[in-house]
Amino acid sequence: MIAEDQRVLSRNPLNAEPAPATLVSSFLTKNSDVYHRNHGEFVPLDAATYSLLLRSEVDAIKLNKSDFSLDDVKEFPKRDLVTVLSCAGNRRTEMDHEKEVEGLKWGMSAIANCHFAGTLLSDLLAAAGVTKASTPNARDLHIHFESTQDCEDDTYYAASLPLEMALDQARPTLLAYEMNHAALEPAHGFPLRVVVPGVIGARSVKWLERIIIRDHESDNFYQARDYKVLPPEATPETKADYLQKTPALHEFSLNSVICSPSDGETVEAESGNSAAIAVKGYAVGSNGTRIKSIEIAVVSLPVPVSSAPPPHPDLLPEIQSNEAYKIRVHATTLPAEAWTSARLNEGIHTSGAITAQDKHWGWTLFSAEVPLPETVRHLVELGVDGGVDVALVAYATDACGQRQELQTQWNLRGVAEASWSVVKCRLKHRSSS
Ligand SMILES: Nc1nc2c(c(=O)[nH]1)N[C@H]1C(S)=C(S)[C@@H](COP(=O)(O)O)O[C@H]1N2
Ligand SMILES: [Mo]
Repeated sequence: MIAEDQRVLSRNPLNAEPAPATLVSSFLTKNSDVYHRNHGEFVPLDAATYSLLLRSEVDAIKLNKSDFSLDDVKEFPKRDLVTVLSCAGNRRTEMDHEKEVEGLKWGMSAIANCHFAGTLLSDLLAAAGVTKASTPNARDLHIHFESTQDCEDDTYYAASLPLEMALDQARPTLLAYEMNHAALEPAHGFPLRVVVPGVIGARSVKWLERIIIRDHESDNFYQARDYKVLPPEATPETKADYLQKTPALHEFSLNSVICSPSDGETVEAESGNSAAIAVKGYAVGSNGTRIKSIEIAVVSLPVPVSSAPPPHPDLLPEIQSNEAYKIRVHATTLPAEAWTSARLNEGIHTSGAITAQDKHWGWTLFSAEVPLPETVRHLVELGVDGGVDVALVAYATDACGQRQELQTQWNLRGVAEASWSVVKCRLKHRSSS
């Protein structure tokens, strides 16, 4: 089930994302609006004959159960939560505009906020004899999630997490058999998938068939040679070397994204003091931390040359000469009154939205009517030919007081983009259209 307005990046395998404005139209993402990220064709698994294999290749860990039918998995207490599922390549197009990156050019919608239900991974492991207490060396061990799916770059799809992370009670990793109160759809991993809150989607293995504990991390292509934040000096020619030296990416960072208006959109503005732009978007905390505030400003374009950013020692020259970066830096010079605090919707009345320890793994939607700066308002009222170009800028602050990073370091694979959100639009006077 895929909505007609999803933008299809590839059909075989299926990769698609919804329109940004659709994405933020509801707190829970409808199944038809959930993005699709596949490195191979769907795996047709039969619930009746399905079996999940659990194995340990670590001598010190002996398991007392190794085979689970779907019914066995469902016998554990059913746990539910609302969590974001997000591809590490989300917002890749924005990084690509700064300097070319490799990979599918995702917009800002390779992310979904869904209700999942299933068995806690830690419950299943405990039943087999693996608990935090029984594995004092969990920090050095890894839990592998494997599917038999034939993929573009490997003969199967797999990912691993440090075992300690999988046993962390504060991060309820699920073996999910339900998404949005219905059986998992074939496209999203029927009958069972992993869902790791706060961690890039690549680790949430679909069509899960094997869980294996090992003393090393997965050497599957999608863990060892993809989804890594390479240093900015890595090039297509040198990347093989850097891939070996760069650790796997797991947790995503504090992020916020304006989804409406969309980049390049023409927006009609009223005249008078109440002239404002309606803005909508989503924000996600890192490590389940709640969002405290989203601040949004309207920046008149082009930004003045006098506010050109001072040279930055760590950012590539291409980034420093990029318009989005200049807009972000200019925004930091705006007075406090230029910023509007958005209304937040963190779905606290939705079942599973807040888990133990006040963790919030879902997204926070935000909306605001951001008043136009006086100078912009006058230009709009004058009916300047072609309209008035502005940029909307947003950043998030979380409940721990951490602020979203101004500018993400460019990396060849275009992953983990979390810069302050910048969306350019053109304002036209409502009556002059
Ligand atoms: N077996 C398998 N699991 C997989 C993938 C895949 O290609 N095959 N893609 C991963 C990636 S990169 C992401 S972002 C999410 C996407 O999940 P979705 O298609 O349900 O949105 O699934 C992950 N699990
Ligand atoms: Mo992904």
